[in-house]
Amino acid sequence: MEKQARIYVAGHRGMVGSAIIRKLQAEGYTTIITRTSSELDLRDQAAVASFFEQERPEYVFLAAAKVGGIMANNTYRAEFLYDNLMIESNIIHQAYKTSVKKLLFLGSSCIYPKLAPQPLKEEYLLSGFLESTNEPYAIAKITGIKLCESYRSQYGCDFISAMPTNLYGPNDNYDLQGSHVLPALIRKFHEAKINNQPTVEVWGTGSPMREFLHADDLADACFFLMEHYNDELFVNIGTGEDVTIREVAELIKEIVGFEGELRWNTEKPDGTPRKLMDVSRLHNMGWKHTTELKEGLERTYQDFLANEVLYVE
Ligand code: GFB
Repeated sequence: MEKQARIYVAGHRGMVGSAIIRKLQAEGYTTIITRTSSELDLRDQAAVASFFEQERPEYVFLAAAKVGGIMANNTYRAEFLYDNLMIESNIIHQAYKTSVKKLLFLGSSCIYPKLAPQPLKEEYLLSGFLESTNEPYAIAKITGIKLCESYRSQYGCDFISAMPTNLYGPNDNYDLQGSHVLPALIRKFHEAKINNQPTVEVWGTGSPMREFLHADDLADACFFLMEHYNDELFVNIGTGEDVTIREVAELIKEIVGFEGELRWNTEKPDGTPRKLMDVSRLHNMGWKHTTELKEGLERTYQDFLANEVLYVE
C-alpha cells in the first residue's frame, strides 16, 4: 500500500477499527477514509453503493460488525445474523464493483466447530456443529469468508480473510450485559474495589479456556497480511496460548487490586469449552504477537481508568 493510498477502515470507532487506524497513522498513511454509523448505515445497500462510487477506496479493512460477548450473541440472534450478513455483503460486493485493489475481512474464532480438535487449524472450518450461543454470528462470519473466496475465484478480486482469537484493548465495550469477559471483569472488579463489595459475580464454571490477543497486536497482524498475503485460505490470528477463565479472573483481580471473593454463577453459559488457535501459518510467514496477557491487561486497566467516563455511561 502506497502511503497516499485511499484506505477505507470500516468500523473505525470500534476496538479493532480504531486499532487499525492507530497502526496506519503510525506507518504514515495520509488518506484514511471513515464514516460513523450515523453517516453511513452499512446495512443499506444503496447507501454503501453510493459511498464506494463517491469515495473510491483502493484498500478496505472490513472491521465493521455487530459484536458482543456470550450473552449478547445468544440474546440478539437475529441482529447478529442479519446485521453482519448485510454489512459484509454490501461492502464486499461494492469493493468488487468499484475495483478495490485489496480487501481484508475480519472474522472470529467462533467459526470453528464447538468440539473441533485443538489447536484449531484453518482447515477445520465446516467440519462439525457450531457452538449454539453464537451460531448466528458464526454463520455470518463463515459467509464473509466464503464471499471473499468466491469473489476471488470468480472475479479475481484480491480479497483476504483473517480470523482473530478473543480480543481486548482500548475502546472495548464495557456494558456488563453485552461485553466480552475481560472488559466485564475489569469493570466489575474495579467497581467492587471502589465500593468495598465483598464479592464479584463471575459467569459460568471458570473451566472454559480462552486465548486473548491485544487489539494493537491484531492491527499489526492485519497490516502485515495486507502487505504480504494474497491467497484464498483465511489466516488465524492469535498468540497460540490460552488460559482458563478462572486463571484470567484471578489475574484481573490482582491487577485491579480487589481483595474480596469470586462468586461463580453457573446459571450463565460457559460457551465453547476451548478455542485455541493454531497460529503456525502466521508464524511461518514471519509474524508473532508482542504483548503478553499480563502486560496487556495492565495497560487495558490503565486505559479503563483514563476513559471510565466514556466507557461507563
Ligand atoms: O468473552 P465471552 O463473553 O465470549 O465469554 P466467548 C468467555 C467466557 O467467560 C465464558 C465467561 O465462559 C463466560 O461465561 N465469563 C465469566 C464472562 N464472567 C463473565 C462476564 O462477566 N462477562 C462475560 N461476557 N463472560 C464470544 C462469542 O464467545 O466470543 C462471539 O459469543 C465471539 O461470537 C467472541 O466469537 C470473540 O468467548 O464465550
